[in-house]
This record gives sequence, C-alpha cells and structure tokens, in this order.
Amino acid sequence: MDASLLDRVRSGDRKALALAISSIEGGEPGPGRVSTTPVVGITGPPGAGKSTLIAELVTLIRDRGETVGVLAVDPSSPLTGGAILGDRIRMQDHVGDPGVYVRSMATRGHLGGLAAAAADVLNLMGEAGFDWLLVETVGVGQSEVEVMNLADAVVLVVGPSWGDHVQADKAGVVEVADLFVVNKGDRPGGDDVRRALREAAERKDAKVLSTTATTGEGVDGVLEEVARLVG
Ligand SMILES: Nc1nc2c(ncn2[C@@H]2O[C@H](COP(=O)(O)OP(=O)(O)O)[C@@H](O)[C@H]2O)c(=O)[nH]1
Ligand SMILES: [Mg+2]
Repeated sequence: MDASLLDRVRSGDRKALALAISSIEGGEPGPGRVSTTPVVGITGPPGAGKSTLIAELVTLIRDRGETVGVLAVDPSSPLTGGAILGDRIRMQDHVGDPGVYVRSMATRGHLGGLAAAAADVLNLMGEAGFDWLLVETVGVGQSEVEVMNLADAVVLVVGPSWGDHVQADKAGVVEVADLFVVNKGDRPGGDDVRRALREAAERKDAKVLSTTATTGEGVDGVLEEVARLVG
C-alpha cells in the first residue's frame, strides 16, 4: 500500500480510507500491519436482522462516546445489491457523523480470497483509529464463515424460526459463534430456536440473548456481552 495514502488514512482522512479500501478490493496489498482494534463479527441467515442490530449497536457505541467502523462483506454484489442498499438506508441516522464509517466491500475475484481481503480492509480500518470494528457477513457459506475467524467475538443472529437449522448448521456458524442472539422478539415463536441454541451454547459457555432490533430492545445487553468478550 502506498505510504502517503496510508499516512492520510491514519490522520483520519475518510476519502483516503475509501480509496485505500477500493485499492484492496482491486487486489492491492493491505497496510501490512495487524490492527489491535477489537473486531466484532455479526453473522447469520439473510433477513435475521443483522444490519438492523448493527445500526442499533452503532447508536449505543456512539452514546458511549466511542467511534466505530462497519464493514459489510458481500461477495456476490459489487455495486448495488439490494441488501447493501437496505443497510445504507437503515444506517442513515449515522450519515454525517465522523465517528461512524460504513463500508460494504465487494471481493469478487480477489486473488487471496474473501477472508484475506476482509482482513486487509479491517486492518486498514484499524489504522484509521476507530475504537470498534464491526463486520457483517451472511452466515451461509464457507468463505463468509472464514471471515468470522478474523473477529475477536462472533455474534450469531437468527430469527424465531431458525430452530431446525441449529442442528444442521452446514456452514458451521453455530460452531464459530461466541454469543447467540435470537432477534425479532416481537414475533411469535422463538422458543424452539432458543432451546436448540442454549444446548449448543452450554457446550462453550456462551450466552443466548433475545432482541428486537427494530425497537432496540435487548441490544444494550448484546453490546455489554460483546464488550466483555473482547475485553
Ligand atoms: N419484526 C421485526 N423485524 C425486524 C427486526 N429486526 C429486523 N427486522 C426486519 O427484518 C428485515 C431484515 O433486516 P436486516 O437487518 O436487513 O437483516 P439482515 O439481512 O440480517 O441484515 C428488515 O425488514 C428489518 O426491518 C425485529 O426485531 N423485529
Ligand atoms: Mg444485512
């Protein structure tokens, strides 16, 4: 990575950060240093409410006076995937806040693979001086789960009807999770998935929390547990 560009990223220049991330997406090497900023991975099936939960977490992090960078890894959609567009809309409360940086990353065709590119971008975002880094992936494929290996704490977010999937867990997301969140607490059901997750959680002393991301209910408990996990 170009040294003067990296200097600008370190000085807090967000345009330089955007440029540097794009260069990594294009196959350029990253900053060559492993950042020490805590990375929180948020994964789970599409539509579980990951992005909504992240928007709430960002609000709570800002309330603490801390700053946060968010990386949404979407390997399939380089420009205008519906999910990414939706994420941006939900994050709009934070637009213009210099303490929040949100970026979706396309990595189609990246030579080192998705996880390598995501690692470079997270290290770069660490150089930009954020207190927290959040990374969202869909927990359905092997490469997305690999991205979660970069995180210091992994949160698996599921909806109330995910009970049957806990046992199957083809992608291995239950395995990598340090915290389980059953979202959409305002919806019926959820007992089955909570029971199944508690069984998986017990084996590794992880917690199962319930949230309603759309109202923010329970999200403070998620941040508290995540802070404990990375602390
Ligand atoms: N009823 C309800 N809907 C929610 C909740 N959290 C998210 N949603 C909705 O679920 C849909 C998918 O949310 P999103 O955050 O994009 O999920 P993601 O694909 O996991 O990132 C959106 O329409 C959200 O408004 C919740 O707690 N309750
Ligand atoms: Mg999302």
